[in-house]
Amino acid sequence: MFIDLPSELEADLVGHSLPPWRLDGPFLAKSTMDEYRIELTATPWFEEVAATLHHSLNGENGGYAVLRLGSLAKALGADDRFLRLVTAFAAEVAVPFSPFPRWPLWKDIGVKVGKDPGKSSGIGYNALHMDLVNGSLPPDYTTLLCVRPDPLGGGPSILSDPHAAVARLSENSRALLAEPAYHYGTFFDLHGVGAEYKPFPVLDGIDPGGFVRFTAKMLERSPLGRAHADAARELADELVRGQVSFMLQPGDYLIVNQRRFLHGREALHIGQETVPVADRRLLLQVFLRAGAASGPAA
Ligand SMILES: O=C(O)CCC(=O)C(=O)O
Ligand SMILES: [Fe+2]
Repeated sequence: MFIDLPSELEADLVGHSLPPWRLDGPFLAKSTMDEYRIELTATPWFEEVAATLHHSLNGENGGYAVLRLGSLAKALGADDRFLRLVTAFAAEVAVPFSPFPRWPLWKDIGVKVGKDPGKSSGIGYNALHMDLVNGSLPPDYTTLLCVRPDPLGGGPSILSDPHAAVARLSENSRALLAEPAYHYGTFFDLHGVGAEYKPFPVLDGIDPGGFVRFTAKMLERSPLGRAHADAARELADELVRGQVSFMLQPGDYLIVNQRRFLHGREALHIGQETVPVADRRLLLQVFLRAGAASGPAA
């Protein structure tokens, strides 16, 4: 699931300067998608890397990938030129978009010591979840670019296969999870992710290869009926039993197929308040929508 770029491709990419991107509503414009694809397809080994990426995300047993772009980040500096290249790789998977009208395409995930520690940019354990869980059409992929890891050494990423976890549950728990009895979070002014879905079933049953609509964050934050909460807790425990974890390095680009894997992050190291804001862990996030323009399906 870790994909290194051939050095020939890295060397070639350093010499490329992609034009700034344009948006069409919340989505990366098709003209930019085409422009970036034409430019990158001409580089050596790019199509092989793109095929490996597709296979890791959508092939049998696949579901996530880490594209290691650290050398490129170092060579280019973490500026626009690098971010355009990462956007071009993302666009090879599906259409990048921002559901948040107030944010640019790429959203900062920094570290805020005063925030709910279990939420995005909090300092605590960020429990396994899917992003935009309460939209009727969650992003097909969520992606995280590591600009800076926690300088104190905490915060490994965690990933778990929810279909495998669900398969280990009792039939009774699965039946409870298939009921529209779950809810999480607010839904306000979001674009490209459908309408608010509330309450939702964790398992929708119709589409076995589809989303397991789950966030372990709801166990603490959403009032749920006793039986439904118990089933959700069982699922959360199974997810943790099956999880993998690894530390993102500078320039690592994690792409998660939200139909296949849930993601999260272990707590950052204690003492974040002693780290200057400019040195704290920093990720950039963009979501992807699969569509006609997203290349070959699984
Ligand atoms: O901080 C991380 O590594 C994960 C953040 C995350 O999953 C989110 O903000 O949705
Ligand atoms: Fe997330």
